Amino acid sequence: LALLAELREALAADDQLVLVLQPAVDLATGAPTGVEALIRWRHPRRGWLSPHEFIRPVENSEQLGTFTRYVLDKALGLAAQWARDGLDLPISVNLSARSLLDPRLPAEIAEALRRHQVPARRLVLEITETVVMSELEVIDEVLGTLRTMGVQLAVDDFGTGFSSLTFLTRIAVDELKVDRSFVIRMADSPEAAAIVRTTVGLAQQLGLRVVAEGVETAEQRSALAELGCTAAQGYLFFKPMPADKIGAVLGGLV
Ligand code: G
Ligand code: G
Ligand code: MN
Ligand code: NA
Repeated sequence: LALLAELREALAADDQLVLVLQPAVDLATGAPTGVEALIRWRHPRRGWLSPHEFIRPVENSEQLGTFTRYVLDKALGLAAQWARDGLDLPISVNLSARSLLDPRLPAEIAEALRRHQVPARRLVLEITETVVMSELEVIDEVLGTLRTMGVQLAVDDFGTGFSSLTFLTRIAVDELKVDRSFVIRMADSPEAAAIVRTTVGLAQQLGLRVVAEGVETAEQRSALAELGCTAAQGYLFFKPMPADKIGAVLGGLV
């Protein structure tokens, strides 16, 4: 496939795959609680590509491991830079479920954390609950090792997978991210509002952080605060931004 050959070049050339950054904020204070890294591909001929245009083929290719290591390396490089600048914020990285099937992942992450001298707790791995039932043992082991190392785990798009609640009984996680689809429909769907309220309550009872995604309006922000949600992310607060902007934008807020 042309795209995958081009990705191989992009990974080697090291100047096409770029992380943009979107902070999450504390709903009570507005202070940033962390920063999510989102990949973009500045393709030499096709222009800027969103992950929707290339993640699926990458996940189904043998380049997934190289791609995952590349993203983690860039993200930890940024976290190390922020720490030098006095900005001690955790960085969240989206992991493809399939990369959790590689038993070498924890050792690779441990090596990258050491190399960049970033404490494990400053890395948050965002995972979706949609895991292949037959591979549970490998994934449990990989995630368990990562958690023992001190890496934090977040369930991304919470409520949209098959096995979210079972998952929570098997894997200790640190954070639930309420999927944007529920936040968008909260105002006119009692069902969506109930799901947000229940997720916030579940997080409270399990002692987890909860972050609402895709907040675009002040109405959504106040509805979330009323439901007891403590943190959020979305265009209302910050759009994803290039790495060289983050210091200027967050420097005064942390
Ligand atoms: O940033 P954007 O809204 O375009 O992201 C689209 C999707 O791509 C989201 O589901 C997001 O989690 C995913 N995504 C963004 N960056 C990465 C990445 O570095 N690795 C993986 N596996 N997925 C990512
Ligand atoms: O699946 P995941 O939650 O990682 O997806 C994150 C994606 O959501 C990113 O690609 C980001 O660009 C997008 N995003 C972040 N905030 C908003 C928002 O307020 N509105 C919309 N429509 N998309 C958002
Ligand atoms: Mn995410
Ligand atoms: Na999400």
